[in-house]
Amino acid sequence: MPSSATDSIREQQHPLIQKLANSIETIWQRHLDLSPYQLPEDLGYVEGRLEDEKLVIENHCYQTPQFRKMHMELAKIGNSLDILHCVMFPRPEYDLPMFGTDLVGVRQQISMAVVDLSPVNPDRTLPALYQSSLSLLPPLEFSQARTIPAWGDIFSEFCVLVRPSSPNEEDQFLDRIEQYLEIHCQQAIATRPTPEKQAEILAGQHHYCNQQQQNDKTRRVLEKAFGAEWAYRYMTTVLFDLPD
Ligand code: 18B
Repeated sequence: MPSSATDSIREQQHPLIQKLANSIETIWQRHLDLSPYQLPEDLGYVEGRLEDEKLVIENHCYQTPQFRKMHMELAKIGNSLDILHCVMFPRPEYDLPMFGTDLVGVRQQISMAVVDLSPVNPDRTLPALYQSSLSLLPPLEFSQARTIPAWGDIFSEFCVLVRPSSPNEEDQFLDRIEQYLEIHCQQAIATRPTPEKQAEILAGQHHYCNQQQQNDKTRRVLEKAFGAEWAYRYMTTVLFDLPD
């Protein structure tokens, strides 16, 4: 696909998703030394059909010295569903949490917005400097929290999972993601590799990906548009893959 075609979906997304996508890339570029990350060739830009509507998926993927893969995905299903998904996978020699966010817009309303820095070390706690920085952020006020699903035992106490229901709540969510990303990038740059912990961290990342792969809501959308086999391959090679 020519890049002009892959650049077009962002302008058609829900405004909060557009702002967030721009913000994520700006913060990445400001702090980190990005180089391209090659996704499987046929999975960078994808089109499918779901109940008479066109499903378009556009992927942006980078790597840095600290991160094996930083993946941001924008997806759009006709005029009914807008999705932003983003995960930063640290290289396993770095004892860093997983940054993840997912926003789902149904028509003009964001029905679900989640962001977390999820610990993957053996005791499943965030490093002390993350704890102290995150604890200093101002409290949030959302009128509609959402329940963490059963597979969500990977999330930290700093996980925000809400249905933003006003422009003010959308702004609060955007600010919070920016704050999490700023903290994460600064901590990542200051962290030295600990190869002796690599096996444990890798096991934690495996658990994280296995749990995320249990998200039936994501799988169902992909299966309906592309079939079960394709959805499985996509979830295990693009969304939540693991290093060898
Ligand atoms: N996800 N999401 O990324 N998901 O990818 N997602 C939904 O209003 C897609 C992540 C998470 O309540 C919903 O109910 C598709 C990451 C949680 O049971 C839909 C793609 C995180 C929920 C999609 C995608 C994450 C959720 C239902 C690939 C967290 C709530 C929306 C393009 C770090 C689960 C709704 C529940 C929901 C879809 C979390 C449709 C297709 C990185 C917790």
